Amino acid sequence: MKLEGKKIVVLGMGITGVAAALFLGKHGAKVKAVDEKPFAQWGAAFERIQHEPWLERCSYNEEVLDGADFVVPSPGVPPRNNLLQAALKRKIAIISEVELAFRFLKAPLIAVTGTNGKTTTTTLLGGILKKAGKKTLVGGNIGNPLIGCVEDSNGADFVVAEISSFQLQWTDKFRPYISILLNVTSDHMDYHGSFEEYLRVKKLIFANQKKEDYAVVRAMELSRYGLKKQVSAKITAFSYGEELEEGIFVKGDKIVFRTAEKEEEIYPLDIIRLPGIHNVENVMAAVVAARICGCAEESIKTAVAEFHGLAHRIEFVAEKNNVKFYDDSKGTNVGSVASALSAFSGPVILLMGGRDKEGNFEELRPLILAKAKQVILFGEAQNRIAKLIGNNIPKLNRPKLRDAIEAAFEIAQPGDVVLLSPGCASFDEFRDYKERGDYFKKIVRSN
Ligand code: UMA
Repeated sequence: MKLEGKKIVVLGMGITGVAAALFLGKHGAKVKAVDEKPFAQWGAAFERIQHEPWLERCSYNEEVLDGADFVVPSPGVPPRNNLLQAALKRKIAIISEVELAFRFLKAPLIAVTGTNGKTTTTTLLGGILKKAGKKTLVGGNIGNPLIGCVEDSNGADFVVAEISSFQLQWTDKFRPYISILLNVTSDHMDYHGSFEEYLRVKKLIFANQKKEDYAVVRAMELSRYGLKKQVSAKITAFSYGEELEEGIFVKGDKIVFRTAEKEEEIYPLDIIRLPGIHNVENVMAAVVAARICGCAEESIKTAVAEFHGLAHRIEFVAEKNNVKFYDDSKGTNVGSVASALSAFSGPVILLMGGRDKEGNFEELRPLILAKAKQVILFGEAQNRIAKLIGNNIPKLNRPKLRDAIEAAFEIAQPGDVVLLSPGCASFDEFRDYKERGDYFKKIVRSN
């Protein structure tokens, strides 16, 4: 792909837009930078590139598209965005940042997607590869744009990237050496418009793979979405609950890897330090990918055993008067609340709410009835959630997260678990899920 002399519109000046603009500018393109926000709010990262000769700061209107060769939208810009729609009408190509990065990467790409577990699996896999002595870069939705990995990929053994559905939108040649699909449940309806569209975009992770590539897919998704017929890569399935004819699964207290030729018991389950069935599946997916990459069995085992998980993902915060507090602020959709609830056997006081992503909270009803002794709802989404989870569930409504935490302290009895797993975005009250989780931890620890 030739960039020199090209006129490229970069839409959105967050961390992706700035990284993409820098890359394009360095490769001789003329970049038109545009963002819905007023200039004054474009932020510190933009300020560092604003005087570059290849950059033009543009107003947010359709004229920015005049003469453009293509548009690179930031992941957060939804497909219905008016500039993207105008670009489509004018037949100007739209290329996502990960597509752009893919076209220049110099090392095999391992792409991890799924509704939940992406960051955990990406981090663990990156850790295993490094432990096994492979020169590995880690990037993508995890927080550092993939485009920023391109330069260093020369000489790397692998690039591991967390890839969101937002980033898969507007891909067309994106072809990972290994694609991992962890799970697909309802999320981001406000962005994609429907579950069907969300699923279609998620499946783009396999679209350009060929038979020499690999796909690592949860067995349930493989059958439920008919992926066997649609994926050209060599597929390895993983499952916690199902004994597979071929693939990786749990048998008794062991993780078992079965191929057409043999069955191996690879590790005892108890080397996994992370809570919940979903995390066993995340580990299995990472293990399969690490084996494909030729990692020594001992390195894989050690890296798995040493991995204690990430902040804000069912993270143990404190024990107060025999009540355990967990921060699952990263649980921003219904599927992740279900995974978090399933990880506990004892009575749970569940704190849920925030900004609604049109999640289907009805689905949580049976699990809440089985596990939660009290649900405390807070933030913008509280009334809708209350309606959807329905009656016979003890519910309290509180305006903000702080009020919800205080209510939890009042109600909790020794032996209870207090779990913040909001099932919603944080933006009604916080900058992001990290700020929300840190706030929860601060209040809990200081109480
Ligand atoms: N903007 C517009 N118009 C729009 C939408 C946004 O102009 O319609 C502008 C905003 O004013 C802002 C900029 O675009 O200035 C923000 O772009 P962005 O929302 O794409 O955010 P980035 O800072 O580039 O961060 C993105 C990802 N954000 C989103 O997908 C929303 C980050 O994932 C990711 O870490 C980063 O790229 C690096 O790859 C965050 C996320 O929430 C953590 N991801 C979702 C998730 O995990 O569920 C998918």
